[in-house]
Amino acid sequence: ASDKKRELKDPPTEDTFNEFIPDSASIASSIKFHAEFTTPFSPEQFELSKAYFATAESVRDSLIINWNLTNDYYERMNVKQAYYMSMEFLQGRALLNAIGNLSLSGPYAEALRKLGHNLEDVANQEPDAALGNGGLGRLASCFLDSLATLNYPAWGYGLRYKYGLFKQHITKDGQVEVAENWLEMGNPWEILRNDVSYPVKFYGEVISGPNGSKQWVGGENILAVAYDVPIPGYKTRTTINLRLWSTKVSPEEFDLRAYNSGDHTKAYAVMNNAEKICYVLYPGDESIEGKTLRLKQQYTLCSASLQDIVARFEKRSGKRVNWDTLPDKVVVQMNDTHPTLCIPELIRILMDVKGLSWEKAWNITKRTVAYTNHTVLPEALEKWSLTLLQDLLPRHVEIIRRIDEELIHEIIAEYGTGDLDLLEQRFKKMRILENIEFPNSVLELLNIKTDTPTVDSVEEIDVDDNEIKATEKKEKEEEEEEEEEEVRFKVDLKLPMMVRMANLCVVGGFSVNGVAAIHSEIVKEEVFNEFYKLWPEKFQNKTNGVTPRRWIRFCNPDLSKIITKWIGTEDWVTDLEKLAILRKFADNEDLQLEWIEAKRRNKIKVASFLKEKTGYAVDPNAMFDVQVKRIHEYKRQLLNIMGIVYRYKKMKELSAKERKEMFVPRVCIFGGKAFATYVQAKRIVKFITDVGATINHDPEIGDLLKVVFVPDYNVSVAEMLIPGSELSQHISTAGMEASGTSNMKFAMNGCILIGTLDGANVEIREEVGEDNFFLFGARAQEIAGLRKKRAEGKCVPDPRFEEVKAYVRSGVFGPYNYEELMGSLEGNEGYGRADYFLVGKDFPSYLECQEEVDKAYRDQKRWTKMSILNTAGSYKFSSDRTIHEYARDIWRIEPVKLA
Ligand code: NBG
Repeated sequence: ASDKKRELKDPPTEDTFNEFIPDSASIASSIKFHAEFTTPFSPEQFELSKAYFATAESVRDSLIINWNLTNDYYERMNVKQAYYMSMEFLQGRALLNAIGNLSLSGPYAEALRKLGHNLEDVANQEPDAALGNGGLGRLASCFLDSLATLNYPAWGYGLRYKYGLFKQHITKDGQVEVAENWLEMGNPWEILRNDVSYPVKFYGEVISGPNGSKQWVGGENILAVAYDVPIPGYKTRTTINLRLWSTKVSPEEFDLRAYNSGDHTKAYAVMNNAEKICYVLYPGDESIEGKTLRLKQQYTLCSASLQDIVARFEKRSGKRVNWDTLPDKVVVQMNDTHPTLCIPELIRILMDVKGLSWEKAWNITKRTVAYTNHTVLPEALEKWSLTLLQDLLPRHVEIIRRIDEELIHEIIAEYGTGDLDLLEQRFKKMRILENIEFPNSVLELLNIKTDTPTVDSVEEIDVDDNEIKATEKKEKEEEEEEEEEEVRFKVDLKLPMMVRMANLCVVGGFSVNGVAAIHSEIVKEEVFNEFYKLWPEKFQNKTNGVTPRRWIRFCNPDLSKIITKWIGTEDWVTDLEKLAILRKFADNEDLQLEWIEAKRRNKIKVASFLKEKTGYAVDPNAMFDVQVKRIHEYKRQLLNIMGIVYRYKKMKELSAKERKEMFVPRVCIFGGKAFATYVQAKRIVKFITDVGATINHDPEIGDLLKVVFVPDYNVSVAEMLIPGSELSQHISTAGMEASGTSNMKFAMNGCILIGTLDGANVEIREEVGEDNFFLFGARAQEIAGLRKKRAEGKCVPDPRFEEVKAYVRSGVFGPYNYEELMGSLEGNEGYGRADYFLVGKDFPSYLECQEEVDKAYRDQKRWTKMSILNTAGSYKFSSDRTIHEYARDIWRIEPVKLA
């Protein structure tokens, strides 16, 4: 006991990490203990699911010790902490990752063997924690891994959704969504903190108190309760925290009287109303109810987290709290605009709860909050209806209005009132409020500036009649002008009143960053250009990265061993630049043989997975060509499948012998989910599976071409698929993919990319070398011009593209009506039509590039060299590098080394 006390008090030293390493015997007894006393399973058996749970709980014990040490240390050192605020964390599975980070894989495997199980089977029991949609959520999880590994004091804040991202079933009708009940069997990785909960309010009204103070009263009150998920770093004791909020009814709101009088429905409605906030990740928001729910989720995240952060700051400050120092201890990173409400919420807490003035609260907030933009797609830049916000969060709307008003004044102060047209254009782009009348202070100011000379000044001059007439005329003209100006600053009341969250983020954040070099340029030069001109110092780039622990070391042990052997150390796992050493061995025959062998074993795993999930048998000797990501028109799965259809058609036109000579055998693998209400994306899924069904059953084609759609693509599937891929497709319309992160994972695992100059592809190509990247397609700066040309009907369609569309329409792939898909690639009107994503435009260069791919693959030596050079050149894309940059340039936090 006295030992325990010492551990908790003293800052851990270098060797404390090793002190705790248990052996397989003690691990086995710990697993047995948990199997007997703590797992929620019946006692008779020790089957896989129970073995998983008991194993996880025994790992959790170690994590809790480290969590406590870490956070106790932060508390005592009162370090500056970064808070990563995100509506999504796509954690995937935790068991192998935790064991690997603790350097306990060997002992755990042995302990389980003694208990009659195999570690891999046990680990496969774990459901994916899919609290995210795609890249944005997975990035958040990679960041947590790097933060812990690099010993940065940081936490993540998110929501504990009861149902994660839906499970995808593929039926003969295409995608079907099924609820993902990941918590059904319990979640051994979370720790419920019943003592950490905060009230969260919705609706109600704002009343004025003494000295201009405001109080938000009444309304609906719920409780947000904390669940902590320990995040272990790799080979360090640092274990940071992911705090997820769940919601429940606050005790005072539960209507016991209604309940006792028999109106159970009414009593339950209140309960349900509170709990449903955290039911699902991204509730469909076509309906007003859906929108309200999503907004409630966002506000719950912001409000609970900020109350928690502020409480921690106060506690650590001791007796005298100096609010001006909040930005020295706290930095909040908003992962896209979803947590924008952090801005008005922090102001609200500082003013209404802590009694600070507007000036102070606004100033502190502006120094505390930073914003990352993850998309430039106009439909994805969040806007909320002012009426909805006003209803749900009346106090925040007051605050937002004030920020908007101050922004307008700042713009006027910067640019003057000389050119009103220009000023108005600026307001149109920069204001936070859209289609909402200008505040009186602004109208007055503009009137004063454009006012006629005062009577006094006219009188001073000795004037004759003519001059008076001239003055009157001038006055009249000026009055007319003024009227025009009034029209100028009027808003169209017919348009919906909206709040632009991204603008609020740019105004309220001290830093704005994009996620890849090209994307950050677009952010500065296009999307937020006006802001960039006003505050150039706010804008920066932070190219994304992925954690090499999960994405090579643990998911690709065979390749990892080879890398370690040839580099001569395992340090590359935390110092990825070492991968560059591989470059000098790229031609080495021994390395090449080992490299090919590792890839082959990984491909065999993929093949058996495909067989199990889809029934299709594929040849592991064929090239594995993969496109896995969310299904979206801009990501252009349609370009890929149209290319495959072309290939198929050409094969059919040849004799068996010619076919074999012309084409490299390929297995084309697709995976990804379509948002449940995104009809066009679902059609694409259906189309791909139909093409697969035809080609895969065509006896003339055999193993020359297979098209497989992997159902329910998720983090765990990616961990298996990526190591077994050879070609991977990142083929978005240039300028539309902010970064992409799977491209980095593929490159790291020795997979060669075919792609456009978009997002991080640009930088990957720079790093791995032009010769080791298959490039095609129009450049970002050409896109606008090309779209215009297309819409004007001035594009000459490529005959091969026409041929493919006609082939699809002829019904080769079954009776389904593909008209909506083919039609979207034609015509000349409207978004989502007229080939907005330029599939037809890039088709010829895509086909030609695919021929190059075949040519390269035929030369296995060349291909393997390219593969090695992709791994070697991928070191820049470690999230460790990204996190160091955030820490240095945005957060200004220092590592706190525990071990
Ligand atoms: C996504 C982008 C990706 C990018 C990830 C992570 C959103 C809004 N954006 O290109 O589409 O890699 O964010 O930055 O999900």
